[in-house]
Amino acid sequence: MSDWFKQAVVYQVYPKSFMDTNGDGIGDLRGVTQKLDYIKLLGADVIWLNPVYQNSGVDGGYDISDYRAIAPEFGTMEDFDELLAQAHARGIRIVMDLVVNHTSTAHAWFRESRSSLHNEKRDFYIWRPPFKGGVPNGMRSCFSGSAWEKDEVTGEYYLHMFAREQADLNWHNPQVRQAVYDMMRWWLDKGIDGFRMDVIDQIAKPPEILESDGGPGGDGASGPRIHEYLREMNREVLSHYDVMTVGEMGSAKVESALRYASLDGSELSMVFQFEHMDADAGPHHKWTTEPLYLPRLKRVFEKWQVGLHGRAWNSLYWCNHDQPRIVSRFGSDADERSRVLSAKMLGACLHMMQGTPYIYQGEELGMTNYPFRDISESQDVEAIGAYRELVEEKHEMTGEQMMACIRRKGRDNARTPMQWTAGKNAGFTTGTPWMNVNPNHETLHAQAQVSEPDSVFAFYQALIALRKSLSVVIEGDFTLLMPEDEQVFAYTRCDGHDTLLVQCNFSGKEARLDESARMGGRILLGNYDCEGPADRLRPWEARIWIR
Ligand code: TEU
Ligand code: CA
Repeated sequence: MSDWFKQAVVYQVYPKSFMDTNGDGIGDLRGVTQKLDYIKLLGADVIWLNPVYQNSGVDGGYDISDYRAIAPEFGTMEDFDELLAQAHARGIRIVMDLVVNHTSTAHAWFRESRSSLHNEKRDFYIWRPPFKGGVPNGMRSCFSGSAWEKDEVTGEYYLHMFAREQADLNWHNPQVRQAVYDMMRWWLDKGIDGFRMDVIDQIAKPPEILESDGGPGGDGASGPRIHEYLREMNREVLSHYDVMTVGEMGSAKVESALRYASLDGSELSMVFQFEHMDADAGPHHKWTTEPLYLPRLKRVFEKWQVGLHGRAWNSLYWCNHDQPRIVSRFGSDADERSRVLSAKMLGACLHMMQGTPYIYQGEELGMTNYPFRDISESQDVEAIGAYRELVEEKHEMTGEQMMACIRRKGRDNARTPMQWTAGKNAGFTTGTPWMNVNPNHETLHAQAQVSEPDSVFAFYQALIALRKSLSVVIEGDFTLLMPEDEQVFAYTRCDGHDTLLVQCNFSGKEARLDESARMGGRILLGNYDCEGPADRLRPWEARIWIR
């Protein structure tokens, strides 16, 4: 297995919100092709494309009804082939989303499966009889409510860890695994360069989820057979292609990631773990407006950076289609100066760590959260379900409190259209956009930034160029400095030849640097245009030193 994934910088495209070329208000594949030169200009060399397959429109494409067809709103298979060819012509690889924990209930497999107890596809999904006339057990869906849905045709329940239109596949059935492998080979034979695997740690259900015994169900942890399945997938499919793979794994810990993402290449190239994204979680999990406590975040990164070094591989991300905008979350969008400074600081902090960085569309511009006022403005099945449960059913929050949480943490924040220009609909569409454009597009857009040397875009370009030119960024070890400090995130990277020191101020106030977090040498990159005092960082300042 080659390890080009270690040098790669990934740009994530959420096609629905990227670029619309036919005026229907929905971004499409031709729009991605049209913007390849923009991605090239940034310096990224891999695109992760969110799902573009035929789907039932419930969960942003994660409810697939045909794995081998392109959803009409995104275009045609010819459009896809053209995108792949044009990307490859520019030296850009394309990684597809692989969503095989579940299918849409509109998928042909599920329609057959539900039709009778004896259908040959019955065992493709997870069906259980009622327990005392009700749900088989207390398992909860990630999108609120029970994970079990009764199907009137046979009177049994099927499992859905997400929306009720997303039925979980039964990976314990070898026929399911072979059907998935066939589909993967079909895409790989087309020439795609890998997969981002949706909730892949959830495919191997632990026994407690599967019992119709009225028990509590599972706690979200992975079942014991997960490594067996990933190794089988690797042996039968992945090892025959030159690909990169990243497993989205909400339950991964350093210990399990050492196997999932081992450098021996027996399972996946890397995992997306969630721990650093939970650093600002509260009693209602993500639904909180609590500010970040920086030492908590630093401890998580330290654990992963040190724990995987030399043995497995990290992915590095602040943003994706499931997360709010990082500048609004861990930086500041209160005024333009703070927005630009903190967006750059966050980029520097992440991109100098060990692992493969992922940039989510618009992050390279410092795009911000959207000012949602009312739940009726939300399109996201997760936010709508959580509002219903926490506000309307359980009365654990007022509507106002929940809207504050949604403004801070909701997934729709990432899904507003990409801001290309100051013009109508930010240049995203000539029609009516499927989701509101952020009103700040009049000043915050790509056109203004690509030619502006002090822009967030230019800073991301410089970060990518640094990574490509310095092997210490790829291979060096990691040491956290000033771990308990509530403003400063500082660390070194060292490969025995070069030492990098990264100093970041996660606050809008001046911060003191301990002796331990200073170093001679020269500054490679910073977000202020003149050098400041060595023993302090200015508001949101970031400096990268080399010696
Ligand atoms: O996300 C998995 C997942 O764990 C999310 O539910 C996550 O916890 C949540 O979005 C954080 O707020 C993947 C996809 O990335 C997501 O878009 C899908 O909705 C989900 O799987 C189901 O396919
Ligand atoms: Ca379109």
